[in-house]
Amino acid sequence: MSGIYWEEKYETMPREELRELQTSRLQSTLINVYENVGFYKKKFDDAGVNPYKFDDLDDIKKIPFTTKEDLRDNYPFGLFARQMSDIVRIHSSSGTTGNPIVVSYTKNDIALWGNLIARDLYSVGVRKNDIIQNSYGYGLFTGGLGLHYGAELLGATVIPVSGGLTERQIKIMKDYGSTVLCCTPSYALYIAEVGSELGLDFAKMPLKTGIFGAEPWTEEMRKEIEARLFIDAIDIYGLTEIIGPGVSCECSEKKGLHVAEDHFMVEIINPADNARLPSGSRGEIVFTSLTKEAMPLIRYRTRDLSMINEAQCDCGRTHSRMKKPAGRTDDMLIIRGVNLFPSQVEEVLMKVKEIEPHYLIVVDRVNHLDTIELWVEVSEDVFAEKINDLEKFESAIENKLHAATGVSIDVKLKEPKTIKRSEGKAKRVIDKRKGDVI
Ligand code: DLL
Repeated sequence: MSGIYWEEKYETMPREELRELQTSRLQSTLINVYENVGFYKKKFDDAGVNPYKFDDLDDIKKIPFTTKEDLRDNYPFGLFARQMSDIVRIHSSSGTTGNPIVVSYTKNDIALWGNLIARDLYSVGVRKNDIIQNSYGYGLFTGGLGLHYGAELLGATVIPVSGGLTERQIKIMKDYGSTVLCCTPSYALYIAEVGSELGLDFAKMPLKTGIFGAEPWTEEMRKEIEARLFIDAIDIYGLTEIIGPGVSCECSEKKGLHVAEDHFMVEIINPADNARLPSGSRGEIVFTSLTKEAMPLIRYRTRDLSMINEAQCDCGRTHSRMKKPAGRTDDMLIIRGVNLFPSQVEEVLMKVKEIEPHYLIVVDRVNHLDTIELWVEVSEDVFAEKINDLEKFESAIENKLHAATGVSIDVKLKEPKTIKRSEGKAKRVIDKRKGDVI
């Protein structure tokens, strides 16, 4: 560790050298899965890929993608590349339909994961003397334990409070003097709300950094959280299938999330025709594990939409940066034929100052026609002040939304605290067309 880097050699490695490292690491991984996972042996044989002769990174294009369905079809242990005696941890994510996703880690995988998180925390100025309140859920979800091990490796003090019991979170924050908060951005807002109600003045608290991820959140939401908690809000990204949190994370520049490219190779594809897109194009992110032992995935389709920027960052790191993920291909709503992402709605909403950052999108189909309502809270004062004028205020927001998205959204202003708060991943959309209930 030196200066602002946890592992300077890897974080600032010239891209040519990084490519060589990726090539040799990928070859070892291909051999690992070819020899140990029947699913991949068949895939490679069918595609004519010989892992023992793999020496050009671009040849990865010849390997078919791995999908969430592949994981579900091989439930629970079919993609493990190690015997259970070498596996020290299992995590899983539930998803909405079908079998859960099950993933495994060897001792080395756990060490690698901790190191990645320590690298991320270090890169945003977290040090040994920090007190980290880890409010991500502990358990099968990767957030709690993922952050935990990295924070301990760094040598910081971890408070493994997990999610929920918000008043207790506030008391701990105040009494123990937490300097770093780790949780979802929606939970951070809820903590801010409850804290203010309890009379806490965040400006006077030692809290200085938030490590927020596990769900999409806009730049506008970042500003809101930073202003309410008086902190720097950092975006961290990851998914269970690839390792958990720490696949990418912002540095202090906050200009994109550095992908840990010494451990994961990243590609961008067009989700419509699966074609590989050049750096700088928006598309679906695809990751390949380069160093994981227990369950490496090759060309895993994340369904997350983003963009990759390979230019060197002002922080000196050479690892390419992902733009803040805007959502998932499967989050996209189609309303009367127009595509709409919840993040587009959030972007508009957060710019309306009378509005509270709590909203819910309710989609339905009435008489064969899609309908979309946006429920959004206004503050107590605004509600009282505008009570006679609510309709006018609603249509002003409707116009802004229409201009930005091309969709006519029926805005319903709600009284304060009527929309359910989230202690983990926020549910922003109720799609009654799919059987969701409020
Ligand atoms: O959410 C891992 C994680 C824990 C990441 C804590 C960051 C912090 P899963 O439950 O498998 O894993 O969900 C993964 O969540 O494919 C994205 O759609 C979404 N996601 C995760 N981080 C972000 C982020 C964890 N920073 C899925 N921005 C991913 C936007 C995110 N979406």
